[in-house]
Amino acid sequence: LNISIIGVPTDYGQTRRGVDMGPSAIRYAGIVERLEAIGHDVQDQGDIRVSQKLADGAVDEKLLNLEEVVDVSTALANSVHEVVEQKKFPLVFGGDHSIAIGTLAGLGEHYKNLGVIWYDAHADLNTPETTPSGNIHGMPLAVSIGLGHERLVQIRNYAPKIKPENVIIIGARSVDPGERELIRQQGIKVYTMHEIDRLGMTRVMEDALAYLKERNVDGLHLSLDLDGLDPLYTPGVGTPVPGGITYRESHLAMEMLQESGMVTSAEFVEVNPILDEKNTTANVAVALMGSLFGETLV
Ligand code: DIR
Ligand code: MN
Ligand code: MN
Ligand code: MN
Repeated sequence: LNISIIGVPTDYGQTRRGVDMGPSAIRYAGIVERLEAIGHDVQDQGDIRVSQKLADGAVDEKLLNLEEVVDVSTALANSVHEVVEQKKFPLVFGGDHSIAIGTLAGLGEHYKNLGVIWYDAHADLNTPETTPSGNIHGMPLAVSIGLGHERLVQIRNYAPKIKPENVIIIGARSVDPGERELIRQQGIKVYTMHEIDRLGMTRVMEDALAYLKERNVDGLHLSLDLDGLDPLYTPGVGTPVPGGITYRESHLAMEMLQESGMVTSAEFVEVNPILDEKNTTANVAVALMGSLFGETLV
């Protein structure tokens, strides 16, 4: 593969500083060498420019740092759009999960029927009306199906970016009341920890991939929030939730995605080295990318 890495050093989507150092932590953990060892052609495009200066003006408690998130999302969307135009595989490093607004905005004009796997402890389906925190990293999936603040919904001047029926959430265990309603109303497919425990990750991924194939998706984006894993394995995240996906289950999921041959873009988000222990979380992210991109042992 021709892989183009884009770093997005932003922490504007939530209120714990340090997740803006995620791209550095992932590079430090050796991602470029790891992907090259598999045989991929890797270009690290460096980081999207993120202003360290907060915009002036009133604070909207239901949409914290809106201006900053709009700026970062627009720049990222343009960059991802261009990478796909050049027939390269966009691999995006966060930053908090608000960056998915930009990533999906960059993909949506190229894929008319994009599938999305949202690997996360959370549903990220809040809107300014339902958010308990005001943090935009809890909203990117809602924004991408066309719900939320117009400035976010209309990045690159089109909406929606994806269809709710093409989204599969895996690993959910912290869902807010408004999100639960949206899941039902929009027909979004969710494998909570209950289904992962009950069916096993093999069945979950088989079902998920079969569902997306049946829907004839023309591309598949993996949006992987490191808090989808149990904090035992990935402690360096801003909103850890116990009872999560294991390290081995996650590798299996990545291997099955690789085997499917369906994945056309990916992002790894919420790595916060400040909250971490010895860069464990970035190391796990890099190991999972090894599996996702076809590393084999023998
Ligand atoms: C919560 C937390 N649902 C919120 N969301 C997180 O603030 O909207 N998403 N942590 O990753
Ligand atoms: Mn174009
Ligand atoms: Mn998330
Ligand atoms: Mn999360």
